Amino acid sequence: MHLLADAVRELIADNRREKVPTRAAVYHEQLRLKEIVFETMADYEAWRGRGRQLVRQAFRSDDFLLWITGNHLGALPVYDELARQVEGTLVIQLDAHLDIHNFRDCTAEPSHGNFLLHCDGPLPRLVNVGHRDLLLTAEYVGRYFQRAFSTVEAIAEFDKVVDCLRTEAAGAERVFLDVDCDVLDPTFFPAVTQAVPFGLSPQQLLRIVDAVWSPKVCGLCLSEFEPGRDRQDQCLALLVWLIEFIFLRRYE
Ligand SMILES: [Mn+2]
Repeated sequence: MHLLADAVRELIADNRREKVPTRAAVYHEQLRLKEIVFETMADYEAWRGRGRQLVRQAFRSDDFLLWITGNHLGALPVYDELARQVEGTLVIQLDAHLDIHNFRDCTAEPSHGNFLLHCDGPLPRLVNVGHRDLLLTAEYVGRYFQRAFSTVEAIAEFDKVVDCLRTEAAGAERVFLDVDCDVLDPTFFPAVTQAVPFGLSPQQLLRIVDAVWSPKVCGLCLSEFEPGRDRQDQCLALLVWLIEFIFLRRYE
């Protein structure tokens, strides 16, 4: 994630140096970057509370929150804070995994595979798109997700899924986008720790973001980018492009 943070800093610095007018002028004065590093055990012990403080500050001041975390578990403080006001809140989660795993070999401690079970308060309305889960029962999934569109449904009737997301987002008071990079097909996005076949294409991801976008979108979380598995920075470039697209959407 340091690599992505560096790339975002470079993007901002480049835009600030630019002499001719560009669209980036609308956002570059609006951005504030905070990087939290974990160097000691004590840093790790306090991670969740520290994360919550940062999220709370952003939500309180109506700032758009771009939350970049390594492991998807790093999104938990965002969910903890969203839980403080679940009424009218919708989370659109793009993820290969439904992070409510309770299998025998899963840790009981919060992990990237089960963190939704550990939210400090009620979960907001959750809609997943693009999961490839084959084991969880519909009844169990239904306890946590309002809707979960598997990749099979997404591929078969993508237009319908997009329409449904658009309607859901339009009816919500605030929308948060939670993008786990492994929602994308490993062909397009190999740089993840837990690649799962038959994922969404980057084009489909972009269409979803475009369809649900409105000023009610209060933030975006990006997780599970693993640069060690990237190919010639192809995945890094995809994320940086998506981030700049979202900055423009938010501030133009
Ligand atoms: Mn995940």
